[in-house]
Amino acid sequence: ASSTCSSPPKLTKTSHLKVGFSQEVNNAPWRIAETTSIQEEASKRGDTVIYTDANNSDSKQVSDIQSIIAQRPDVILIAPLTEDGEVSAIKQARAACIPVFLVDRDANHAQVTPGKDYVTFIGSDFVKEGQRVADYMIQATKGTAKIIELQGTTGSSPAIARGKGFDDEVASHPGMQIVAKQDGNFDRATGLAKMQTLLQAHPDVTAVYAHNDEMALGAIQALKAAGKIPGKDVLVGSIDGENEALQDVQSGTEGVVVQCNPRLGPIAFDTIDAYAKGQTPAPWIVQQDNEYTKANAAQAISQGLGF
Ligand code: GYE
Repeated sequence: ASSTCSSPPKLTKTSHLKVGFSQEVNNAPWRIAETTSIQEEASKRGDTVIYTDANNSDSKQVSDIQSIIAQRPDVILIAPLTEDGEVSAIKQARAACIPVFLVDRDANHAQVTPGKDYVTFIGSDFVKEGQRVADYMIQATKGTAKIIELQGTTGSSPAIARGKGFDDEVASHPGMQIVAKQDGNFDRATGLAKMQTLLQAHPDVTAVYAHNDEMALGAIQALKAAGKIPGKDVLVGSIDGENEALQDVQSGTEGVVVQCNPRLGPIAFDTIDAYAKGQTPAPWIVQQDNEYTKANAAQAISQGLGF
């Protein structure tokens, strides 16, 4: 099909937008905080949202985006489950002359290009998040640890980049040994189950790096059930900043939580605004993140920074 619009398609409407939002899943505090932030920001601005929840399925997310396209919104926000899974739908939106903004997770740049197939990616620096957990662990263990890494959903941009950031950072410290890596699907129950099995093969583990708080909370349960004291026998570090994890940092059960801020609504709609006014957003709008340790966890909780 020949499209008559530019790449990425232009947005000329500046108010009362009809915004599609394709969420990959809405099953845990991080994702619920993101969805709420986007919906609240839209209603504050008088925009309406067509919302879909793909329930952790690439094929459902593709058909969700297709049904959003059929309803002819002014723009589409997509939080893609994996880097490759939604590429075809992103291209279909472009062909239908609807500008796409990726939020929270990016897509595979070998297949789609920001500034062309979609306007921009709005989200955190996942490589840096992984590096920050590694730096904390290197310092806290004086460079010696047997580490279990619980990875996020295979093929998702945060799992890929949080793995790379951490692994590359510990690679220059020979005493920092990653003894096992497993996909825990960013999910507490899966993190718990994987950790239980891994503990049998690696009872001498001294550190757990989980790509998100939910999996860390599952791992902490497994460690306790195995008679280990997290924070004493085993150092735990993760990414997100949900209240339950911040409480564990405050009590010393977790050593570090690097924030990944889910409140993307304001920055996403500001970016849409700028685009509607004719500006060209940077290919990546980087969300800035905090880092929580025992020194500031209580303060972060009382300031409402958790979720
Ligand atoms: O860390 C995790 C969620 O895509 C950045 O996905 C997000 C991640 C977040 O399920 O908790």
